[in-house]
Amino acid sequence: MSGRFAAILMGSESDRDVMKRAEETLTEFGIAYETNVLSAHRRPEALVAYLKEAEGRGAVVFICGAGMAAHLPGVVAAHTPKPVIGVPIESGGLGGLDSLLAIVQMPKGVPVATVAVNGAQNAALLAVQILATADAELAERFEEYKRRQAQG
Ligand code: RP5
Repeated sequence: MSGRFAAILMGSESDRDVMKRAEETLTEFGIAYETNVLSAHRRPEALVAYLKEAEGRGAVVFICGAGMAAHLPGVVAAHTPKPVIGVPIESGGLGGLDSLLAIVQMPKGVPVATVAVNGAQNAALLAVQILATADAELAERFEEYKRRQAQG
């Protein structure tokens, strides 16, 4: 993929069902995206190499889903100047609270925008809003989406 696009990452294949909701939402808005499974602890070198390469091809925003210790979004934010949106995934026995805290509690200086546990749809909507800051036609589509919601 090249040109302006959203990059979806997840730590494990087991995250895919949740992260599919991000793909569906980006598709709904006609946003170009690509999805990769790249664990921050199982394949750290491959992850960093991918980030540089994806930035070079036009990745504008990274949406990162991870469960348990959930360091993927923070590691991504450490390696890219692009905005990073973290999706805490319910995995293991703590109902997603572990990953929510791991992602939202980034130390100052390296932010990760964090959505609700399993909130991949909202992560994609944030990505749409980010992309819409430089795309008037997309901004209009997002406003139309908001108007539809207001109608119930
Ligand atoms: C995290 O650990 C992944 O993001 C996943 O949510 C969780 C469990 O991974 P698997 O053991 O299912 O591969 O790294």
